[in-house]
Amino acid sequence: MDWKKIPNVAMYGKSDWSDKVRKTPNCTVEKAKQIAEKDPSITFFFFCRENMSLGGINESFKPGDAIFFSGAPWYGSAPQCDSYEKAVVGRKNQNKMTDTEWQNFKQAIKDLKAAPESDSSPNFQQIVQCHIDAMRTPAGQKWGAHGGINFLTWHRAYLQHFEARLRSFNSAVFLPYWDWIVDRAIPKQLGKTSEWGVTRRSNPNFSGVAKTKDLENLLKKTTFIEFSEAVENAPFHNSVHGVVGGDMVSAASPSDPLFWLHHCFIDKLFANWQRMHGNIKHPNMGEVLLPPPIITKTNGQVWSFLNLGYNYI
Ligand SMILES: [Cu+2]
Repeated sequence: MDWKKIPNVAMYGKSDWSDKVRKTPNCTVEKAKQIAEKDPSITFFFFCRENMSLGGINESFKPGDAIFFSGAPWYGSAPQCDSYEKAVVGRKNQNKMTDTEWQNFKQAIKDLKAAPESDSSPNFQQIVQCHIDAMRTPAGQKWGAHGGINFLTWHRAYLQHFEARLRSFNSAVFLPYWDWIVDRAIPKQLGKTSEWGVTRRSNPNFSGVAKTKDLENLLKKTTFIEFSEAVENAPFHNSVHGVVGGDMVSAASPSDPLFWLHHCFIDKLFANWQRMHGNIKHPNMGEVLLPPPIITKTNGQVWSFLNLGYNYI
């Protein structure tokens, strides 16, 4: 199992600790990982290297204490501790993927494309059609997937469905993300448009796409609505669709594999923001996202990426 280490943080003392599963003294990081891997309810733990007392919670912690939680973290800085998050599926930066990982990913997309149409296990074209419906039909526009408060949660559910379908062909597959703030070119391994039957602009110009400074400002947004609006529009989500061009600026954008890597990075930014603003919830946590069978969960059920069984490693 993959783990993501977040150095020098602990669960925020003044947050809701009702998700605490247990505390194990005299532990090691390795032992703590084993405990967490045996208990599916555990999504993360923090491990104390030094004595620590936290404001808000009336408890002190000793070196070797491992404190386990379910649900989503809300971190505060804690130089005495490190946090470790479980990842059943570890989503990686595309620029760190091995040749085999690329081959597996591309082959799984091809397998999904070749799969027959099915109402219970939609194939690639049916999954693309779901996005077209979300943008183009009056019923679909009510799902709030674009220009609305369900942009992040709807696409999180959409990506997870796609990833699960790819993993049904090869369980080693994960969704990669394309960090276009750092890598300002189309990933080479997906560069051949004829391989995917899609169109793109011939000379993409990334000058209008967000830079590190824009990202810093984005992560400082203090309300969900502000964050969601900012990340959906220029110079983030919308700009990258525009820069790639061709099918990526159409409602059928998911037909280009780049869509999934692009949205995976948007979801990673959402995940990063959530770690820093853990007390914030979606304005409508109970709303059921649509349409089944591709999108079935509520906003609340997709709020924690750790509960969904993946992490960015
Ligand atoms: Cu979309």
